[in-house]
Amino acid sequence: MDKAAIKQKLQEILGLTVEHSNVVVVGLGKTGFSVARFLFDNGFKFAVVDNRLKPPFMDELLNKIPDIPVVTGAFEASAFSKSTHLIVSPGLSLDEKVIQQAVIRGAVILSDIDLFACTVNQPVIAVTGSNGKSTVTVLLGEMAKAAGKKTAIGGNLGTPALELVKEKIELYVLELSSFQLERTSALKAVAATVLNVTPDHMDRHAGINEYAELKKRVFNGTGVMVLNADDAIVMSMQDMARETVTFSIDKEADYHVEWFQGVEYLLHGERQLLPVTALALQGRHNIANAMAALALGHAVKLQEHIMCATLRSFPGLEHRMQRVAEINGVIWVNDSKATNVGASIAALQGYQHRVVLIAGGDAKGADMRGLAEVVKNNVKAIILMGTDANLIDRSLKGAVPVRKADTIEQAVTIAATLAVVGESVLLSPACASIDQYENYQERGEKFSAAVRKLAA
Ligand code: UMA
Ligand code: ADP
Repeated sequence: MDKAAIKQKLQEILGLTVEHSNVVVVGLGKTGFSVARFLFDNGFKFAVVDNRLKPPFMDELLNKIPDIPVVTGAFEASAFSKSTHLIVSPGLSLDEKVIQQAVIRGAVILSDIDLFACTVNQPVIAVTGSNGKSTVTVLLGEMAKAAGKKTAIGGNLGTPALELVKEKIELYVLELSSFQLERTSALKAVAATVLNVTPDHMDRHAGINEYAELKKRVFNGTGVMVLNADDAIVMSMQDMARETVTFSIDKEADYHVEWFQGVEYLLHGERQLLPVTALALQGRHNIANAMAALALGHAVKLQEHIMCATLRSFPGLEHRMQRVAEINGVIWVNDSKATNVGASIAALQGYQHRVVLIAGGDAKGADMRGLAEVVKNNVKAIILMGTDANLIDRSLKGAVPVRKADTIEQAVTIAATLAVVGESVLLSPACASIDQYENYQERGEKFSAAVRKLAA
């Protein structure tokens, strides 16, 4: 889109104009920097605030726009007092006092995704849910590329949406978090999905109902709704007036699984697409992810046989149920990306034998009691670490033997003494990593390194 068309959309859809808007970019991480670049390139005058003393993209910002007003350190109401629009980074809660005061005064809250929506004419597919977003986003991106579409993937996945925008792109696939959706109203995806809703980020949202309402915003507009028929909260989002496609691993749905002569198939309607065992992705939850990707791809007319070929080869992403090694008959699995209870339940349900589980970290305000049943059935012993180790211990009420570890390396050493031939050791923390590690990747890498050291 040319600049004039973008400006017109910004004005019509967001009420944002170079002449009359007083914009404050709140937060200077990846998102804030992408927003600042966009506003600068489109001729806006604006200020940037971040409540850290040295925000991550400070140097890059000053290199790009040397005379930009930037206020860092504890938020001051004065920095917001004349604002008409706040573009707030996802990592910041909208409950911040200064943001609330600005809203009461009439300021409009926007997101980078709103700006993105005013910048592209090409179709956008949006993926949200508590778990599986990254897997489905990358898988669908691979399917679209294999089908010959110039495709860009990003959003919560890692690359801010505004950085994806290029003339030649024919399809955008965005992973969106509840934080991003909370402050987005302009995006109207041609097809969107809520993969599942289980508690996450309860330290930021008032409860599961509010969290689900935010996820539902991914369906703004009139696009195809792809719904998980196995999830009652997701199904409650159904809009009878809209084109809906369902998927299920348990029951009849537009995409579902069925046994024929001893082979379990993945079907679209009556049509057998491929045997479940042909999926390169492992685990029952990944069958659901595969069906969601197929349904979204179908909505933008990707050819089914090409999507199925991708399913046969796409191995999944690092730190999600990733097999690290087999040592003396014990399989070690890195599922560090399991940062909430739902993901760890899905991981444990996939095992036919009992596992030694390494869990814990920052529970983000979650109720850990949901883990108890599957732990009782599928876990031989649990090794707990991190800030919320004691919270998990109390929630399990003695369901299995518990050991405590200070570090992931220590947890690996303890696990090696507990697991025997034919069993697995699974790192699936059900918690965020930020109490002890930079991110889930660092936690997963340290786990894998410790396991490899054990093997050596
Ligand atoms: N922060 C401050 N003060 C500020 C601004 C931010 O302390 O003034 C802190 C936040 O509390 C947070 C951190 O800085 O702890 C990063 O926040 P941010 O909004 O600046 O984050 P970005 O670097 O812009 O990255 C964001 C997403 N991060 C979050 O939502 C926390 C990234 O998702 C996303 O990849 C990126 O935008 C591009 O779209 C990461 C994430 O952890 C992977 N997402 C959560 C998740 O998946 O569970 C939702
Ligand atoms: P997200 O981007 O939503 O965090 P990922 O694809 O990165 O999703 O996977 C995060 C965690 O959730 C991993 O532990 C993974 O094994 C698990 N997971 C993936 N898909 C699902 C699903 N459909 N249901 C439950 N858990 C899942």
